[in-house]
Amino acid sequence: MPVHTPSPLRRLDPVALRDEFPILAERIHGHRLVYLDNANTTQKPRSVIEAESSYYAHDNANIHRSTHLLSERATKAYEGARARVAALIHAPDPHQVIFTRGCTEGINLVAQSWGRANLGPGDEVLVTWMEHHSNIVPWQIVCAQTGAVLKVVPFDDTGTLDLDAFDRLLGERTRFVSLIHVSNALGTINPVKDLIARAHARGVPVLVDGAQAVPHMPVDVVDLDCDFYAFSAHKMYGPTGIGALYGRRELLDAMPPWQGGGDMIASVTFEQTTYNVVPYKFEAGTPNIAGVVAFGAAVDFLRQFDLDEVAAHEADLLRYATDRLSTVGGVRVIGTARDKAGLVSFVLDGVHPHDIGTILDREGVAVRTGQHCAQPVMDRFGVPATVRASFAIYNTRDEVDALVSALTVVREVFG
Ligand code: C6P
Repeated sequence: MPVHTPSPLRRLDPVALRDEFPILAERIHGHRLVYLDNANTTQKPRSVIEAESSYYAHDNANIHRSTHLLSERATKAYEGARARVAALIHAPDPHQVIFTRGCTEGINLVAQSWGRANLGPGDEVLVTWMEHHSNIVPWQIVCAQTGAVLKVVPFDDTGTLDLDAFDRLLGERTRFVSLIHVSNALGTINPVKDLIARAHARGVPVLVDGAQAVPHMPVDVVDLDCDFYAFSAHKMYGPTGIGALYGRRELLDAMPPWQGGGDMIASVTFEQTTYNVVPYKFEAGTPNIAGVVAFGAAVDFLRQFDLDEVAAHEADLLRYATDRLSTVGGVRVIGTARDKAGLVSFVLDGVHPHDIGTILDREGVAVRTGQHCAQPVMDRFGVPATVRASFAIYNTRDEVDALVSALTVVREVFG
């Protein structure tokens, strides 16, 4: 299905853009909203909100199943969104994009389908110390099921991955590598293309967790040469509960289904069932059709912009925030790698991050405090939790100033 490429690209004007996000006009405890929790979930532009409600108002029907016009329209919208998502990440064929409930489900799909079929006792799966829990636990589960063993690549005090340790740990028994592209807890951008090449030199396939990369920088799965790439719509201006998994064709074709039900079969008898082709083999049951349609609208929103310009804007906010935070007494930034995406994690001497989060909220500033579903990262730095400010396309330096002045209120309260 041909996909419309927005051209010429729209110039990025974060201030003007804010009007397209109705929620950014909300007042929080009497203050204007300063939303800096974008790594958790981004806010949604009107075009995405309207795509979802317009689908229900005009096109709603089940897909792939009926011959009536509404079903045709719903199917076209659903498959059109697949083509849009494929175009965003430069997947060669939309059929290599599987819709999932999100990044987490994409990783579980690979662990349960590829992992159960290919791992055995003593085989090794390599992950890094900076993975989100959703790229640790699915592998622990499949290791327990198959007798495989999880190996972990450490990082240094700045949050930079130890590449020598990666080479050492990539051994004779390594069967799979699963890597985070951008750390949600540290902001580190990992050199995934290089790591994929190192794994492929040993014939080992690689999954990349791209949840924090796709919304913030250009991603090209062919250039990366990854075998799987998982991400979520809600972190890229789309709805919650929907995401995508890209997979290499030969691997997807050879993998068994992981869930059974409607639409994933070619034929069913009590004696023998045969399966549908990829991607339908992995999309059992009626999917989140409206969510997929709105996901397509989110991709259209993002593709209006030059993603290098988006990355540069967020890098500017990161530099500015890092600089401004250094003026607040007692702040320690956790994660100081050279290559970082637009988020900053920090602790403040003598104040628990949750108390900081509560006071910031009273000032209208929304950040995330906690372990960020990356407990091993917190343990590595010996902190119970951090405060995390994470940036998106619509954030401004002015909002960083609001964060810093709210932190001075924290300092006043705690001394
Ligand atoms: N990180 C954060 O605040 P889901 O929940 O499936 O949409 O995404 C999971 C996930 C996987 N990988 C990375 C790198 C992530 O950052 C996340 C989600 C959120 O950092 C919520 S814990």
